[in-house]
Amino acid sequence: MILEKINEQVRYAYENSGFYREYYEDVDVDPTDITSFEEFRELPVLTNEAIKREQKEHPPFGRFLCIDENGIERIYGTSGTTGRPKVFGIGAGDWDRIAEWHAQILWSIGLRPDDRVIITSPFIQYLGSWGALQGVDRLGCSTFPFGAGMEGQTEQAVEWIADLRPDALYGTPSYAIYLGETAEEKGYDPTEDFEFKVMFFSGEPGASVPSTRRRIETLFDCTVIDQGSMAEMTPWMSNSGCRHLENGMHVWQDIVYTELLDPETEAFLEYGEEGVPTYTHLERTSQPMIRLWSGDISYWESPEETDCECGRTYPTLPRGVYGRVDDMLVIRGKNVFPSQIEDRLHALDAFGDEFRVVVENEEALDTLELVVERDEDSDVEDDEFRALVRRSIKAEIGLSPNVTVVKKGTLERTQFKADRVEDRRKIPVDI
Ligand code: 8LQ
Repeated sequence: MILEKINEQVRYAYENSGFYREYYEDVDVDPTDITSFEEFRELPVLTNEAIKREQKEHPPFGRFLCIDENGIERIYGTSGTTGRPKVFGIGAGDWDRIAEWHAQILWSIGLRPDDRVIITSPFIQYLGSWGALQGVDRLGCSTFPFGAGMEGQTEQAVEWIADLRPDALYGTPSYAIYLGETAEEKGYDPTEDFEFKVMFFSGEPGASVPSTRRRIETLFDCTVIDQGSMAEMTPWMSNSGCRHLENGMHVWQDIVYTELLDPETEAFLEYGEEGVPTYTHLERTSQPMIRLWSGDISYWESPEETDCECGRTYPTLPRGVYGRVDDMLVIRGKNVFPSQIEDRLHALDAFGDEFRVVVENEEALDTLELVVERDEDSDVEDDEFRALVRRSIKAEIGLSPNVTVVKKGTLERTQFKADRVEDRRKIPVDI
């Protein structure tokens, strides 16, 4: 069934898009008749650079829009601050299908029409918020599109939540921790004064970083669900956690076909390997993405291996998406993902919930500096905490960091996606 959908989607894109016709000029297969997964894998991956180039040459949407501009119902774009943003034109039919799929997936994580749901991510050019809203609305829940990002808004969120007692929350994992801390500072107990049963997240690692996930679960006494692929790939909930999974996300292969590819060779990887999730829409008529290289890193497992109680026969990313290839720090020959450091820190009781990573190069030798918050209510003193952090990080990544301990609340919190790494070795490039 998936192969049939792939065949239809590729043929549709090829026949309706000048971009794909050009992009597939030299391929050895017939894009109007893909008869096997092997043939499909002959198609070149689609890169971020190719999309940007196409949209620059054929503004604003690029020649992969595939529908008449009058048929566009929603326009979104990337919210990055450098370079030309990518533009996503979504047709009415697609926007409707996104609602259907998101509603179905949200049902699968336990949401029901009589639930009240608060959305606490910014209503900006970020498809996370709008995609979640679309699904929650279609499911028929009472939706509270609260947003985030304004000064003082988190303090207000605490009061609203204590009053309205929503059953579910959507946002980023970093924001949830910030919200919980703010509630505690204001004298609330989020396990008693709030009544969340489930929180669903996307946008960054966290919900599948085991100790971060536990921190959120205990802070709010609720179930945590990880979700999300990329804005381009909306319905981005096609990667979704499940109430029966301890961690990670199922890959709903009949909505968005996902492959894991070798970061160097782009070769297809079997289950049990680590690679770059590469996504293909299966039901998009506007701006379909075919073999879109995410630049993220994940590990996948067969349905048999996961054997999830939910009964779904999809592959699973049991550790979620744990970082971007670009985020991986290579320090003295060791590969380090910031999410590994996050996992170790959240496992320490005295951790104050925020940290920063600074990598520098001193006399040709890389140094790893960590600035870590300590919760002053804990029994552990600064020196002891510093030693604990050093030992724990060394055990994880094989390198001893220099650790500066600061008190909880010192480092800035985010209401969106966290940015905790400063690599001073790199020369910044504006792409
Ligand atoms: N990214 C997104 N979801 C992630 C997750 N669950 N775990 C780890 N990293 C994740 C609209 C959705 O929230 C998806 C989204 O955030 O879209 P964006 O803004 O285009 O950002 C996409 C990137 O966010 C991905 O490539 C991941 O690096 C990260």
